[in-house]
Order: sequence, then C-alpha cells, then structure tokens
Amino acid sequence: MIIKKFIAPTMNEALRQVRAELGEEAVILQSRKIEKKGALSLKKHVMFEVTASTPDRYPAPPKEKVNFDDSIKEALARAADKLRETSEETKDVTKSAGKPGSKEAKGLSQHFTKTSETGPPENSNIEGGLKSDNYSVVDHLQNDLHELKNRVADLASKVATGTKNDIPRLLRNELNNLMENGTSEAIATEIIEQCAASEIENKHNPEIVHAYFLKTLEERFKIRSIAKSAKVIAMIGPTGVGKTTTVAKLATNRKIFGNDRVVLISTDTYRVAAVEQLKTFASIAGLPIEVIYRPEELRDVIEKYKDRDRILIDTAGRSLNDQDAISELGVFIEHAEPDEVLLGLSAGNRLEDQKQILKKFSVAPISGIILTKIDEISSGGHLLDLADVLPLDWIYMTTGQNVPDDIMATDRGLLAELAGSRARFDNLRLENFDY
Ligand SMILES: Nc1nc2c(ncn2[C@@H]2O[C@H](COP(=O)(O)OP(=O)(O)OP(=O)(O)O)[C@@H](O)[C@H]2O)c(=O)[nH]1
Ligand SMILES: [Mg+2]
Repeated sequence: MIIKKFIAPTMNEALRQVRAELGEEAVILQSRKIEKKGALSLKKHVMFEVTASTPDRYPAPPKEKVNFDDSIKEALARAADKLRETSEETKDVTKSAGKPGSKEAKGLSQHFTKTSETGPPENSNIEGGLKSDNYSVVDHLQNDLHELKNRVADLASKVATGTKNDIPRLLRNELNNLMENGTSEAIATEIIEQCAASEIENKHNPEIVHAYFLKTLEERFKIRSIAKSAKVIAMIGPTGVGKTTTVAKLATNRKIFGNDRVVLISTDTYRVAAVEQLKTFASIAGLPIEVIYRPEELRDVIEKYKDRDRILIDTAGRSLNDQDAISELGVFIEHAEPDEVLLGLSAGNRLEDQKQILKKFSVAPISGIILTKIDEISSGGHLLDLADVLPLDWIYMTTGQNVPDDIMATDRGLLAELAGSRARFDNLRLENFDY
C-alpha cells in the first residue's frame, strides 16, 4: 500500500495528481485547505492538500465462509444505500476529478472545501483521517464497492472450479491432455463438457472413456475427398506452404487419382525455379505440363486438355500482406473456373494467421483445405481450434517432403488422435505417418 500527500492550488488539480500517481481506484484518506507562503513573497496562498492511498488496505473477505448469494445481495444493498445517501458530488470521486468544471467536480470540491473550512480534524494524521466525515462518505462507498468486486471475483472462480469438479476424473485427465497438446482452454473445456454431459456406458473405465473422447474429437473435423467429377483443380496459398510439392504429389501418387490421366499447369512464372521444380516432377512421371504467363491463356490450355481427367494448376505463393498479388491470383482463378480451389495451410501456423490467410485468399472461391507439413508439428491439439474457425472441408494432409508418398487423405480418426493423444502422435511421426 502506498500513502501519499498531494498539494495543489485547486482541489481538482490535487485529485488529478492522485489519480495519475495512485490510479483510478485510489482512496482519499484526508483532504483540507492549507495556507502556504509563496517563495518570493510573504503573502499566503490557499492550497489544497489531499492524502490518498492505493486501495489495497482493505483485507480480502474470508473466502470459505462466504455465503455468496446473500453476501453479494448485502454488499449490493449497502453500496446502493451509500449511493443514495451521498450527493451527486461523491458519485465517482476519481472520475469526476478528471473533468474540471464538471458538475461532479464542482460538487466534490465544494464538499471538500466545506469540510476543510471547519479546520483540520482533531487528529489530522491518517488514522484520524480514516475516522473523518470525508472518509465515511467517500471511502465507505469505495470500501463497499471494493468488497463487492472481491466477492464477485471469488464467486466466479468458485463457479469455474465447481464446473471442473463435476467432470469425472478420467475426462479431467483428457482435458489436461488436450490443453497440453495445444488446444485452447475454451475449446478443450467445451469438448470435455460435451463428453461429460453424454451417456457414457461407464465413466470409470479408461478405455471406454478414451474411445468416447476420441469419437467426440472426430466429430469436430469436417473432411471429404475430391469428387470424381472435379476436373480442374487449382492449388493456392501463402508462400512456401508446399503448394508445388503437393501438386506434384497429387499428380503422381496413384493412391490419389488412380489411373486418371493428369496434366499439370504452372502459373508460377515469378520464379524460374518454380516452373523447373514442377517440370522435373512432370518429366519423371511422364505427365504433360504447360506454363501460363497471363490469365487469359488459361482457357485455351484447359480447352486443349479437355479429354484429360484431371487438370492440376499450381499457382505462385502470395504473401498474406501483398493485396495486389492476391488480387492477381483472383483473376487467374476466375479465368480457370476450377471445380476445386484448394487452399494450402501449413499445420504449424498460428491460429490468427490461418484466419487471416483464409480471409485474404477468399478472393478465390476456396472449396477445401490441404493441411501441409503435419510432420513438422510436435503436437496436434491446436488443430481442434483450427477446425473450429475453418468452415471448410479438409481434404488432404501432407506429411513430409517426399514426392509422391508424403500425402494422405484426411481421416477423422487420425486427426482426433493427432489432437488428443500425444503418445500416439509421437508414434505416428516416428512411423512416418504410416497410418
Ligand atoms: N516437412 C515438410 N516439408 C514440406 C512439405 N511439403 C512441402 N515441403 C517443403 O516445403 C518447401 C516449400 O515447398 P514448395 O512446394 O516449393 O512450396 P510452395 O508453396 O510451392 O512455395 P512457393 O511457390 O514459393 O510459394 C520445400 O522444401 C518442400 O520440400 C511437408 O508436408 N512437410
Ligand atoms: Mg510453388
């Protein structure tokens, strides 16, 4: 606790200093008018002296014994009574002092002037100040409000703990696991409360509870595969998420499009290496590849390959903050009229960035997500938060740099295990996601 004296030519100024130094919640212990000699003259000036403290001098109410409902009602009633008792000028001591000339400020300074006219209280030290009229009017009110605040905070924490105490032990363990894996507290709690509220056969059997828990996680992921009828498929996304590598994997991994006849189109002419990168994969796999420099060329090329089953378009990576480049991408996609626009998102990105990426790349009609670089994350709890904010289907996951092997169709069971089971996740990583 800090106790300090402030002397200023006006009461408003003294109170302003109190607020500036001790904060909005400062408590006025004592105020009075004093007379001071000027530095260069013998003439006396009237000054205002305010003694104030930080608010932490009130002991916190005993926590265990509190009957919350009644005590809050009582404290509220007391505070309301005090508010009624006190006139406009004492409504909000600290705030009103910040508005010189305001009705409240004038009232307040009158109040202080009036009390100081009667001279300093008998005992003008701090103890005396505590007993003074000023204290009883202003500080009792603040005391009550302070007490009320403490009780409400206390109640809130008891309610929160109470909720968690209602959760069976095994589910509480799952809650802790989720949060250790990186799921936000809000989503983890929502999931566990959902589990706790449902009819689990035996809430004390670890296997049954864990299986039920994983099932609940699975339901949070929206997945699908690419339709047989989707011919023109474009891959978009921020720089370096793995778009070109993914396009190469899609084109060359037999598990993805089987015996479909595939053609590749590169629109990434920003970097010579980018075209070369895709050309290399195309030549190894014996696939035709076209390089497009202007959006208008796209329609003719797509027309040229109309007898092919899949036309995969790789686009240049665009920085999230380069609005022009993102708009240009929009124009390319408009000309291509793809059946699928897949947005590549690196699994390790921050949730806030993922939201921004989704928002910015919505210049194109995104139809699904490819979650890349799953192998680079060390836990998967945050994927539940991602699923919560991405209103799109997750279609593929990529799990390493190897073309064509390191890609797999999304699988709810796998995603649930990645999010909810650290040990299983570590094993999967060691086994190169051999699911
Ligand atoms: N660990 C890991 N690395 C990957 C994965 N996919 C791609 N990469 C690597 O990420 C780097 C960038 O991959 P690219 O395919 O060139 O990424 P891009 O999105 O096409 O990049 P830009 O065209 O420059 O925007 C390369 O080193 C890839 O080998 C993956 O699933 N896991
Ligand atoms: Mg690329």
